[in-house]
Amino acid sequence: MIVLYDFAPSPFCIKVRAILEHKQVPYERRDIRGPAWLALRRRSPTGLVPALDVDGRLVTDSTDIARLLEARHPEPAILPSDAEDLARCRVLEDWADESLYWYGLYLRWQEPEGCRTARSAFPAGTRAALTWWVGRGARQRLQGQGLGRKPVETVLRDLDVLLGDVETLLGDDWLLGDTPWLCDFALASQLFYLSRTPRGGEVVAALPGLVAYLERFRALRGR
Ligand SMILES: N[C@@H](CCC(=O)N[C@@H](CS)C(=O)NCC(=O)O)C(=O)O
Repeated sequence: MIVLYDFAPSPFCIKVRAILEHKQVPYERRDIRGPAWLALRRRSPTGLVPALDVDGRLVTDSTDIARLLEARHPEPAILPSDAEDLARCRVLEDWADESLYWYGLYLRWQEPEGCRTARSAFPAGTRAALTWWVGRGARQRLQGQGLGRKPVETVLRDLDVLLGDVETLLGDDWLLGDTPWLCDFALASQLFYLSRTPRGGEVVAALPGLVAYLERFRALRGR
């Protein structure tokens, strides 16, 4: 039995759900906006989502979860067998998870229009308190990381250049050719996350190659 501790809008949870669905692995979702949060905090060393309970063993971090799923359910593969492609896949996955993520976090929790729409992720009864608490935590992390100290115009300018570069790298394909690898699951999930903010949505919509890539990714999940 596989149980996913999940927070629907999280890009890392989107990534793990997409991998589970691509590999057609049955799983149960536990939404952490309910009592599952306390259960997770009791069991998890990090308290972060996604967390996957596999036969009673809890695995955290989307990269470790992806590797575990690849070992248990090798088909379709999400890690290339060629050593150079595997190295490229790791570097690109890490860039999406650890760098691109901050742009989405900024546009959701620091940019005022993003903050207003982020509220809808929480249930009505606890909306005000959770929006305040999660938003404060996100802005503190953004300050520590550094992106949160930059004005929104600079962040949007840099994001536009970066995503233009990603569009150039993609062409009409996946990041490393004709197969979607783990780096694509990481990149597409971060792109979904940031494109669901008002300002991030504008940046992505202006890049037709990225819009087409996200459509290809959606189609992959729908198969
Ligand atoms: N590197 C981790 C990042 C996970 C992460 O940052 N999760 C966020 C949601 S997007 C979280 O659980 N935040 C709750 C908290 O900070 O307490 C992964 O790949 O899974």
